[in-house]
Amino acid sequence: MKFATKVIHAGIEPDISSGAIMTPIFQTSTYVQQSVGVHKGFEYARTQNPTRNVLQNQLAALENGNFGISFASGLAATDAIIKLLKSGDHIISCNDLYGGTYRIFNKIYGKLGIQSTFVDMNTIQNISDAITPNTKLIWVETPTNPMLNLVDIEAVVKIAKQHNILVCVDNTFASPYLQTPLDLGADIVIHSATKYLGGHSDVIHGAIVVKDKAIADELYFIQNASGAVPGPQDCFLILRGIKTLHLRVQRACENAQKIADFLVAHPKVEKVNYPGLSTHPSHELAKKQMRGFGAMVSFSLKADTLAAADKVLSSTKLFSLAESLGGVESLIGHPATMTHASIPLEERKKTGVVDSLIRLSIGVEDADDLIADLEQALNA
Ligand code: P1T
Repeated sequence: MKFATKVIHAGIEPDISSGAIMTPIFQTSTYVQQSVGVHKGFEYARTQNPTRNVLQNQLAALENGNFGISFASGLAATDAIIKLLKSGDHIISCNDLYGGTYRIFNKIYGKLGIQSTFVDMNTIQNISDAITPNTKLIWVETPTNPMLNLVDIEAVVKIAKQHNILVCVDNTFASPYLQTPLDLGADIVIHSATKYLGGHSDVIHGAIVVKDKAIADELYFIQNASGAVPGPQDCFLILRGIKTLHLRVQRACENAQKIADFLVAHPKVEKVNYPGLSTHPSHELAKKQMRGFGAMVSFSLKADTLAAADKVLSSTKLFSLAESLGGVESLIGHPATMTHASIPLEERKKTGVVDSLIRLSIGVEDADDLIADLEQALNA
């Protein structure tokens, strides 16, 4: 089944009790059992929910995996993956990644005895150099948030396999429409489904997809034991969002390319980060690894000050100043003080998250209007 058909049909059947074409929201905490131990496969809604099951099957299909698991948020999903490890284990992660992921690695699991090393994954050798006998997980975010760097998933998998290390790819920025890491050998794919999968900035949600049954069973166990489950209404909203994922991402990618080209030519702009630019250091890798270049763009200003950035950030009319990304509407953000504020200054500067760095999540509006908005804000 091709992707556009999968988003409408994969894992989705009309409700057997009513024929409803849309998956019902099973707003229930428990299920009546016929007699002790005799039931319809549902006992308690932390463990199973029919709305969630449909979404999980759909997620597995989109990522070409066998098992999908939905979570209350992207970070709840991250938390479950780290719980596959134990005290004394070691994680290698890219050093350019969502600030909240950095925070849970360092501030929550660091003190519980799981240490993380953050490396520049543009150079694959840095990963080999960081491997210790205790390394159990390599965490890849690609494209990265907010610098839009790419990590070569196949190259990471090759090293990891030699050392029996799990590879997890945060596929949030690409979405499964543009990139399917399990096809490239990754063991685990994670999403902040809050973003492109939901697509309408109206729900917080997380998703994991794996191929391997043993890993899936462990993650289901962790989820049930720890409890970070999503509500059925949220599952419904993600299911509804996914139906237009391909259309939204396609349009947003077209807009992003036009906006990146506009920014490159603007005299006040220092550097534009977008994998679709031929000057991007991983442009060739993007063509190989992704089916489009995504709809996230970041750029720095020639005047590298917070004040200069603030002027632009507070002058846009169509781009709303807000955290998050991947919705139909365009957003503008300031990583240094917003999404990446939990990363210490020295670490941020190493990866290029300077004071004037501005991040754009490009929506599905008309590109001409978005460009005009950025033009007036840059000239404000
Ligand atoms: O917000 P939540 O659904 O818990 O997802 C966390 C998360 C995980 N991975 C990536 C790559 C992310 O970008 C995020 C959340 N990011 C933002 C809120 C943001 O504005 O970048």
